[in-house]
Amino acid sequence: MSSGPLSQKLFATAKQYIPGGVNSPVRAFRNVGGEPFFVRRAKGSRIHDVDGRVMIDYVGTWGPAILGHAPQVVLEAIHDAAKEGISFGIPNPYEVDMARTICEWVPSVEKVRMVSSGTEATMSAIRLARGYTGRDLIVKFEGCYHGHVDSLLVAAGSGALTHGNPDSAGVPRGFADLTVVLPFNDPAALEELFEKRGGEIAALIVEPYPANAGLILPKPGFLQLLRDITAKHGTVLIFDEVMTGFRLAKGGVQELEGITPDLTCMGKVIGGGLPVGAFGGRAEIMNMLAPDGPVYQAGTLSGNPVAMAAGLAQLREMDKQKGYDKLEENGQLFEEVVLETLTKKGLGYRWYRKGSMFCLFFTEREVHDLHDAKTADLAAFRKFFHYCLEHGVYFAPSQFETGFMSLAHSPDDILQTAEMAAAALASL
Ligand code: HOZ
Repeated sequence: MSSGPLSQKLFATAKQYIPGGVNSPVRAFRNVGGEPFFVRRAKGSRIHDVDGRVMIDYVGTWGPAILGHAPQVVLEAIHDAAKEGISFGIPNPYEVDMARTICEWVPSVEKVRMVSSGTEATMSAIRLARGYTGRDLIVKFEGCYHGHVDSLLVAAGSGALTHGNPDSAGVPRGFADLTVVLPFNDPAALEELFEKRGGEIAALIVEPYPANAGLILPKPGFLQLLRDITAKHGTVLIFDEVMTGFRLAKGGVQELEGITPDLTCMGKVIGGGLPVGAFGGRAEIMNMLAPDGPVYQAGTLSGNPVAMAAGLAQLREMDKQKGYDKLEENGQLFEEVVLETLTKKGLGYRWYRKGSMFCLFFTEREVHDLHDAKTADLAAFRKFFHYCLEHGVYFAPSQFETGFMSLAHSPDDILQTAEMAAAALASL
């Protein structure tokens, strides 16, 4: 679908002043062809573009909008907090509430530091792990994306993968050399590396359900192996739960899988749509942070009162509404209709879902790692994406991203989407 005339005009101007016309490469639509549309308004499960088109949205601002867009409770919390001041740079009571809530909800977190994005969280957690262990090497998995941190932009997912640039230019070789990349779900490769270099590895960072190369689930026992092997070698295990945290359960994947990482990175849902990240974990490690310890980390807007109020309102509303159970019900309904459609159409495409996160891979191969994900038929994905957009449903403009449902998606929305998706698949 081509974007409307107003979007086209805005994009032409944007390109004059913003590299590529976008503030995040994933939004450029380049790999699906065409140009991005510009949004005037988003409410509930719907986004409205500047040309007056309305779409059911399954991107949800890339994860944060778990209650739907612009929920009343969050709007009110923002309003109430902002009336008292927008930023202090001095401690405020909301920060304490937020820290206590995170420590109560996330099983492994004893202490937490607030930051302003997921990238800041992973960057700081890596530095902290290095400071704590006195080691330099870190391990990550192919296709996992941990924000645009220098040493983590190696074999990265999300926009880096979508645009064919998983190893970014501008990352000094010395940084990249300190990052060892392994295939996800491969115990033998992991064991071999730790056997050889275990004593040098400061941290192993992982998205426990990788969600930046589509959605990939760990094989049974893989996350436990990560826990056991890192504990044995004195390596800090970091769960990047920026996408899964507060999204799949109050305590994220670590609660669902019963694994206790040493550090956890958080973001997205926790900010209620405002820019918030956090990292936390064992007090013994967190106490290494300045001003108590020697590992420096800071941020002018960290713990910002308006952002904290928005995030707290969203988390409390999820709790009040038993939101995670409802999202699982919606997810199951969506799954049933998708699987039924695939069977009816005789398509062997692979579907993965956890709670409100999902991905349809346009490949018949089971997807356990990046290599499998890359067997997807990207031309088929493109056609599917544009058909859906033209018919009022917006999925992420990349095969290598995850879809999100929210509490604002009604069963009717889901059935309407499924009907439309069936037609889209039939059109391929
Ligand atoms: N990490 C997000 C995608 N997985 C970033 C997308 C964006 O900011 O456009």
